[in-house]
Amino acid sequence: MTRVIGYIVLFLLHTAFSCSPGWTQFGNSCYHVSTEHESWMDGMRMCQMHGGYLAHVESQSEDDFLKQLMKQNGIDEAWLGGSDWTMEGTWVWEPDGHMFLYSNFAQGRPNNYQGENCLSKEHGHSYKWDDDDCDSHRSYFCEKPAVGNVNGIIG
Ligand SMILES: [Ca+2]
Ligand SMILES: [Ca+2]
Ligand SMILES: [Ca+2]
Repeated sequence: MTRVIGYIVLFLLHTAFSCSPGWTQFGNSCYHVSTEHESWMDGMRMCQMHGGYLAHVESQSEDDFLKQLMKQNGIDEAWLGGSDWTMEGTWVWEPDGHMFLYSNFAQGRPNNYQGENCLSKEHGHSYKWDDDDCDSHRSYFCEKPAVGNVNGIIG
């Protein structure tokens, strides 16, 4: 009996959280890195259309995970969900507006060059962060909660 319960618990742990095809799980979130290039705003819209947002990077381990996704997919630059559009120099995760608890800007960045307000993760900066022109087109990271796979549990 204990053994059966053990199997059920393992089964639930395995299936309770999952990601849609094309999304990769890390922690409690699912991530998708686009191969097509969009402006920051269009990237955000596309993520929201899929029930997510441009990725919020809240820890070194999450940052490292995204770096691996970029390497695996040959992505050199990708938008993250950070912006200092609302108040110059104050970086928040959009659209919620939460202040950065973790940050990984490259040396000398952000530099607000010609008024840059959008957050990018870049191979050219050893996968650290830079502020960039929100209208430039590049890949982008979507993040959304890993959801309970009810169908998987029942059937
Ligand atoms: Ca996150
Ligand atoms: Ca700025
Ligand atoms: Ca910059």
